[in-house]
Amino acid sequence: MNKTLSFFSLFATGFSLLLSQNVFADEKQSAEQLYQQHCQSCHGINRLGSMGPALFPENLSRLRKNKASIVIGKGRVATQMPAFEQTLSKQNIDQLVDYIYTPADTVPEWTLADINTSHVQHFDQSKLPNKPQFDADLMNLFIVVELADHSATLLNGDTFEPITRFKTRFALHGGPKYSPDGRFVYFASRDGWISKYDIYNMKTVAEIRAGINTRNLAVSSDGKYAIVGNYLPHNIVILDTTNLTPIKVVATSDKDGKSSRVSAVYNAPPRTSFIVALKDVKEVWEIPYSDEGGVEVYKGWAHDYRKDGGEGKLENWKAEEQFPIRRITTEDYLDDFFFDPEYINLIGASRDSQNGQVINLDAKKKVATIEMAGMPHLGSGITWDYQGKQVFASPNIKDGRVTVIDMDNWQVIKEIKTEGPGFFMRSHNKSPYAWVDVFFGPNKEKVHIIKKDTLEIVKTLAPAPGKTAAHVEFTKDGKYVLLSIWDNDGAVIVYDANTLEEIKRLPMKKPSGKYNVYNKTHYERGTSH
Ligand code: DHE
Repeated sequence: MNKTLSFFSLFATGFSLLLSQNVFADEKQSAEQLYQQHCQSCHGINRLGSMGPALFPENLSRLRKNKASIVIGKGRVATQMPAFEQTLSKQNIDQLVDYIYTPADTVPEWTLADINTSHVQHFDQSKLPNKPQFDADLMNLFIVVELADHSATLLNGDTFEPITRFKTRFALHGGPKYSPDGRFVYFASRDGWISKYDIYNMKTVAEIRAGINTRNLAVSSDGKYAIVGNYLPHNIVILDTTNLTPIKVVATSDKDGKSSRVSAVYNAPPRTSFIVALKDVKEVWEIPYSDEGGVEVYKGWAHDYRKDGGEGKLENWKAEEQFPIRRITTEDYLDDFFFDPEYINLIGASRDSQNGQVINLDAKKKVATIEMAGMPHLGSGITWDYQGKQVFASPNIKDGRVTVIDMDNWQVIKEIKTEGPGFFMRSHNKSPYAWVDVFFGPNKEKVHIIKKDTLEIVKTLAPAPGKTAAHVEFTKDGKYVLLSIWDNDGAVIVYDANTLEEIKRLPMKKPSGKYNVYNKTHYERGTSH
């Protein structure tokens, strides 16, 4: 009897061992091997970051170890991070957690010299024609980023015919940014490459690697400068847009010296300044760039910039140093951002908080708290006029809702129920509708259309069953809408923005964002900035 039992228990143990070896075949691998097998393709060789962020203790300061195991096991919402709990054992996950929280033997650096060395001048701009080499309304062009094969399409926004298709760097992220005249477009890749593309000549003219792991870039309203925000190293890099040579590199740390990743950088046109959102410290920076005879600082904030404490006459004072930094202290960490159209208020939220904060950039303080459940995606928010006032609407990456907020008193006036969490939201001043996707979950194929004057969903489209439909952009005049079918075998679908009828389907390879030259360069209220 005992023998039988022990035979069965041995058999059972052996079977479960066998099972666990099948499921978690790499139980005995070293952490380094596990990293190479499962993490390197996204997080880069030597943990330096690529498509995913770099993985060093310095970069993980806001993520506790137990949270890191959950992220590895369950994946991370709204990112490309998959769940590994079916592939890796608990022990393997713990090994990986220990590994990424172990400092690197050598701290990865990307110095000004490295940046300069990476510079590539593909074409001499002065030798290229100053006239477009194709016929189209230059303000109604689109750039469509296609993630599947790291390409982009230049699209005619009147005929909806592609003008050209070209290779980009690996894994672009965030919106490309146009020069104010719309001739040049600047791209940022997750692994730090900034590319300048001459639309007139359909050529990538210059490139530089500004960081190891980059968030995004912004271009000044005069078109002279581009600012790049990095996760690794912790810094911002300001480039001369003429040929992308670096002018200034600033390490990002708070007033006490604590170093931080950069969440994102923005151009604030009415302020002629860049806004830098920091991730690991409770600070936002403002950097003026208008530099006619010394740097003009906005609204007499000389005392915020002066190193001598602000004594003496401040009127007409101009900073001697180019790109001086004005620090704005915040009450909480901010991971996601939106600006009102006047760029006076920054609306920010920490990923862990249920509330949004409204920070007045002039007064340098929080002026309101917005109660927002779930995880609003403020960065995709848009504004429009509703019943005589301006409202702000944000999709939510955790819950099926769009939150509509009265911008006079920052109260939520409506939660519009959707069929799942969404990522992107868009409209156009001339359109009666706002479009929001259902990016996550079983209804990812759906897109809701909200009537802006009733705040009701009036139509739900599912143009490609089973495939994610996401991210729309309007034409210059707001008459047509372009929607992405976010699939390797995907498409951009053109709709009549008023009748909501499909007009055309253009095959594309995982088209992500689409960016209309006019809407972007005119900071159209319904689009991202
Ligand atoms: Fe994005 C814009 C941050 C994941 C596609 N995303 C942005 C911007 C920020 C941001 C700060 C604004 C930059 C700009 O345009 O200058 N994105 C983040 C994240 O923190 C997050 C959640 C995690 C991460 O991995 O960084 C994230 N984003 C994604 C994705 O997984 C998406 C869907 C696929 C991808 O490309 O990686 C994605 N993000 C986009 C797109 C934009 C964007 C298409 C530009 C939207 C626009 O219309 O301007």
